[in-house]
Amino acid sequence: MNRENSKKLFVRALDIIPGGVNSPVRACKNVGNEPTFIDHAQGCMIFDEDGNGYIDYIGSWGPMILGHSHPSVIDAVSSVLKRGTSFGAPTDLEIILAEMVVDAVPSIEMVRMVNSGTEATMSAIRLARGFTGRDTIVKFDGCYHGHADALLVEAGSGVATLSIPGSPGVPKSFVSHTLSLPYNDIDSFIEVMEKRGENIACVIVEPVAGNMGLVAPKHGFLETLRDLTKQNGSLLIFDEVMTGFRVAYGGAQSLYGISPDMTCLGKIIGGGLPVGAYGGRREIMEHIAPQGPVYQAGTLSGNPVAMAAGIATLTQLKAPDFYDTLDKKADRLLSGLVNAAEKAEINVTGNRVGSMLGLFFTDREVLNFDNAKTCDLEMFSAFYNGMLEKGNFLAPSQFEALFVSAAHDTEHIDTTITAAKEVMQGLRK
Ligand code: HOZ
Repeated sequence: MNRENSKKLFVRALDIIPGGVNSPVRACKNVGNEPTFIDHAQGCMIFDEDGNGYIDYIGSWGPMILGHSHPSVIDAVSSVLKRGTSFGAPTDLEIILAEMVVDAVPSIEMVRMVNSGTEATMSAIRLARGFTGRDTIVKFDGCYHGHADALLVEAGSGVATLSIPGSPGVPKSFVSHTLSLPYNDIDSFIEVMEKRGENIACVIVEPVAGNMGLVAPKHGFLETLRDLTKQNGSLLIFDEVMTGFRVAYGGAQSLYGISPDMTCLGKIIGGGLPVGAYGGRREIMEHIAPQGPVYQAGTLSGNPVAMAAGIATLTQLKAPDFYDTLDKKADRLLSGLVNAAEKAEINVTGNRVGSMLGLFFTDREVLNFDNAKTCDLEMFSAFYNGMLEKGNFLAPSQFEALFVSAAHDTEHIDTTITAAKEVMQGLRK
């Protein structure tokens, strides 16, 4: 496959952008490759600067649940552009999107729009601290909640991909109030809450973890988080930046029947434009300025173009059987990939929740970050590079999830499975 133009662009980028990219994982460094520079994307296909087309399972890391350039999103964005691009003053579009979010997620009674998932989690934590008057927060190893200082402890995503334990630039004192516990480990959570529960402002968790590959919560885990936070007056925050409107219209909380105090959203609610949001119980949200004393602000918050893309996307997701159809496609893909590995006698573990998948190159069950770290990363890299060469755009890290969109049809998925069979046979030891 000719990738000359991508290579040339990367050389130019390296000179003026750190690492040549604006977000680390896409540099593809850990898989011994270089970034693919994109020209355009349509449906489930993404096309690079050399004219190569790939079946896309990154989907901009989650937002493109309808596929790329969906006509209703493009129309909505085009028509709002004629009104202007940013006003720094409210519009009706912010209310419409907020109403849609509140309608979809019953635990959210009020919601504040921001510009990214990082901003959503960072602001939710500040609010939890302001509301409870406590400092300590609990997170889980391998979960990634964006790059705010207090959350860069045992984090997943790029931090895991590049094996960075914490981060230079984050003073020790900034993370001294952060406890990170093993995901899905109910006993260690009980122990911490028994000892320190009354000092804990909040527990933040990805209800389905999508930043150490894809890891589902085991039965009783989320329930225990809910029960013990309630008993101790701590707030439970679900980071549904990835899972919101993805694993179900009402997010992971609707799948598992747990009602958190606060929820962070992003990705899909922006329809591919930069949006985040945090929302929750009214009495908590009323503590945000200007209604309350906890400060948070943003010039581009509630940006009309982003709001329009979000509204158009959420509207499409209400179609009957949308999620059933999507989940069946994802199931077909995961079964095909696992089957391809088995035929080649390669150990893999496949995890799936809705249209999010993880294919781990390990013989272990993957329930937490330690399990995910048992993966054969060399094998993963060889698989990634083989699949790219055959026209499949997968996340370039063992510690990221894959996403199926409504634009993938059976034919695309079967093409990917055929490629996986060939690549896996080549990996056979
Ligand atoms: N860390 C994000 C995925 N979980 C985004 C990676 C990127 O955009 O490069």
